[in-house]
Amino acid sequence: MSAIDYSEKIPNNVNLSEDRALQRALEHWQPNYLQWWNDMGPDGSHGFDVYLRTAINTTPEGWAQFGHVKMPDYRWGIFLAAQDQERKVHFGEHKGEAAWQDVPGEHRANLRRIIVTQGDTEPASVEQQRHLGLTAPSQYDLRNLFQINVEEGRHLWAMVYLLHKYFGRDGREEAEALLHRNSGDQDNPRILEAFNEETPDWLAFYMFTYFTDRDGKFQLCALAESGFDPLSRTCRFMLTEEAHHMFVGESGISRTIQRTCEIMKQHGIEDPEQVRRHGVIDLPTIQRYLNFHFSVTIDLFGADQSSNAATFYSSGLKGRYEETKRTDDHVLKGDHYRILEVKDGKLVEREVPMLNSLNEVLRDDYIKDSVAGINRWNKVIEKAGLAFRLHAPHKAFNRHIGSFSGLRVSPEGQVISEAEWQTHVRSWLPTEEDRAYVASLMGRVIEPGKMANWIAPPSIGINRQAVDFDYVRFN
Ligand code: BYC
Repeated sequence: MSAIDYSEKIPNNVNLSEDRALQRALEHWQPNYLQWWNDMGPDGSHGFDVYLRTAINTTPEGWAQFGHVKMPDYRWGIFLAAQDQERKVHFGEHKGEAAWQDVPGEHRANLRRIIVTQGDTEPASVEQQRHLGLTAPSQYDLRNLFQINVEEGRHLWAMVYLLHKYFGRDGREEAEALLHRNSGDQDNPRILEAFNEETPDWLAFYMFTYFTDRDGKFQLCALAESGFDPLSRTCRFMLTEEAHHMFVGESGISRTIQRTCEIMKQHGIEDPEQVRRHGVIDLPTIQRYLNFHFSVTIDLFGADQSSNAATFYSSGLKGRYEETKRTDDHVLKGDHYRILEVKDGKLVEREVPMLNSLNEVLRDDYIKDSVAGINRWNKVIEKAGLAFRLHAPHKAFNRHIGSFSGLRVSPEGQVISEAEWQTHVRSWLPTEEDRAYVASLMGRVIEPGKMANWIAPPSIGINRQAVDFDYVRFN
């Protein structure tokens, strides 16, 4: 079951050829997908041969094969992790029942909504990143961008397969709509806010892949627990691909910081203006980008109190992060969770029913994971002997979803007035000048092994290749 059949028009490990109607429907969607890729995918890249990994089976060991591929010829397909015949629903009111191989009628609308929301983010990110290839800081980075883009394309395939196979006509219509909404489109935008923001430069790209792809990790982990087994199996395989995306973000920021620190040490300077004169990104600008991407991404977990989240959990559709490792009753009725809210101009804790707080539970798990990487970035600064430290802003800072939306809160967590916000916001969030400065550094570097001035080289190449390997052949 885990081997992938590449002789088919749509590579798959789900015996697609045994279901002719489904196969025909997906083969009908395929050219529309390719059209979308040509129109909205990586700009100007269609003739390049890119050193990409392609899945060959879905086992944890050795599922990836590397080789030069033209991106439009990449074999997007349908790959599910192997089925466990004994698998049960692990949580909610159906706990202990056999996992569902089909969609339970009463949960159909909610499941479709979750799958569509997940599916919508995947092509959105490709659209957000489509111009970045024109300003890549190295061939190595260009290859990583393209790897991420083709895999996000495959993650769209993953959700479209579920829509086509399990949701009939509605599912087919939703699959079409996934190609018609576009990131940032005035009339037909992507569903979630963060996916309508631009990813205008490579610092934003690394922040996005560190923070926002990590939302992907947490949401996919929660969906991998689903009682709907095909969703669980597809998310489990998607997670193996997701790890590289977060690595690109974490190492990209780390290399940026390293280069900045080298320049600061070499010239004995700390003033951001002086640092900029050497063509690297000053640490306060990195902090402002971090504040922006962190706050926009934690909005993606939804409202802190959500009856949707309670329903998704109780009906067995979406679990918690590492649900099966937790030792409570996995039903959570009568359990409580402490959330923050504003009282008399201050943030105070309040105990509320756990089931309604599950978005907040996942957000808190996410925050812990994100902060760990920020600490690793600080180690780079510390090693250079510099006093500056990066911090995650308070979770109430710059929020647009949930009970903090409409409030003004400083990165340290003080509730402040609109006037105070306006006084300080330029030191908390990237300004137009910051973005223009970062944009001014973005020039395309494509000689093998060469790096743009603002970023340090990676410590190792991809798949144990040298850093100066020809990752992209431009033809
Ligand atoms: N922006 O009850 P609530 C990834 C809406 S990333 C705009 O809290 P719920 C990736 C919400 O729809 C992972 N609107 O919502 C990363 C609802 O609207 P209605 C993507 C928002 O349902 C990088 C209303 O506000 N996967 O894979 O509990 C690259 C009330 O909110 C937002 C998923 O998200 C927002 N940020 O929670 C590529 C998993 N937040 O119904 C890929 C699937 C909320 O009142 N999605 N709203 O009109 C879900 O589980 C849930 O839909 C959410 C929202 C957690 C997102």
